[in-house]
Amino acid sequence: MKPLLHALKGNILSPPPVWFMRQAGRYLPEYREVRSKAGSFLDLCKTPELAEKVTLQPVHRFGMDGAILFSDILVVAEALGQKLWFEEGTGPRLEPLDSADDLDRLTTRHFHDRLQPIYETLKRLRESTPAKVTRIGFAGAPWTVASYMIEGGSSRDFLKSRIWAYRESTSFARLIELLVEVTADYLVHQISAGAEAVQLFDSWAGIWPEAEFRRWSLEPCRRIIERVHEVHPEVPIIYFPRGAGVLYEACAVESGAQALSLDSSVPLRWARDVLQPHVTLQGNLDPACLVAGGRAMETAVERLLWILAEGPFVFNLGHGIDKTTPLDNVAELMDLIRGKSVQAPA
Ligand code: 1CP
Repeated sequence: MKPLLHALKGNILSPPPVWFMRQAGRYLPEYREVRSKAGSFLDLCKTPELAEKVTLQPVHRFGMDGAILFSDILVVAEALGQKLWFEEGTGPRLEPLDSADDLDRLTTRHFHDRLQPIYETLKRLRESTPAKVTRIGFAGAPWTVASYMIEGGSSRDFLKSRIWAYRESTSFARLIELLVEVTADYLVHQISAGAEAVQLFDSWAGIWPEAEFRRWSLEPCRRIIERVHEVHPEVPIIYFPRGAGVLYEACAVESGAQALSLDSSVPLRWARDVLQPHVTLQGNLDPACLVAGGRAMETAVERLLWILAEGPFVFNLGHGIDKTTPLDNVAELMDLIRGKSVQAPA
């Protein structure tokens, strides 16, 4: 079996398989070249031959065990009829949802038609992915996608979304419910098109108090995982409730996911003792440590392998790779994971 799939199914591999969140992107010169020819970022996501190409660029250069579909979590909002564009430097922009009335403008009528190019990319990848490399599909979790839909883009504090959730929980629940349905369906289609594992990104899960975390992050993700498994019970699902803190334990026990992706703040011994008996762990090297490289990176990698690699583990970062990451550091990190004998840190 492919190493990454094997680890996601609960097996211990030495060395552990490795991939990086946002491993395709602007730190790669070959990505910048394709990106400049493609026009907009969205054009790149929706041109299957180019999306296929950039998906495989990091794998060809560094030999990761996973190839994550090149797309974005926000294509789901666009497929529901919300206007989406990407501004150079500022990131994603959407026409914001302001009230319950705005929800009526969202429609599932053209959902899969609009996502057809994404499915096409996965079909092409079936032919071109190296034999030992696992194809990873993904979607944003309902809360994280809803926050962009309501704020109209990135936000520091998601105040508008949070106030909506408290003040008008019925209409907020309607939006989350819609996203549960379409996201489950979207992942099912990705798997049918060729994804062998999928990751649910709840990048902003960490801003909620416990009750709201359970209601708006964990429970919607649990339902998506349940629905995907009804159709594809054998496909491992990786859940990334970034910033969940001690609530990672509830995610490990209750979500139904086979693997949890850890952000960089999660204490490793705690994760090993409390989470790893339930799920494969993935993560959690600080992306800044990969930019810095050198001794600091070596020490962090040794510690991570020492503590987590005796259980089911997938090497990854605690969040996406930074665009200033030096290529040599990525190559060195691959060597550290694959090549070096692991010593107890001093
Ligand atoms: O100009 C460019 O090249 C655009 C930069 C870029 C890229 C390369 C964006 C805009 N999205 C992506 C690709 C992307 N996004 C992938 C591709 C596969 C890979 O990992 O290589 C994935 C999995 C995502 C997922 C994504 N998009 C998330 C969840 C993961 C995370 O980083 O927390 C989020 C929150 C987004 C929204 C988004 N899209 C783009 C940006 C810059 C952002 C983040 C904005 C913010 O911080 O609020």
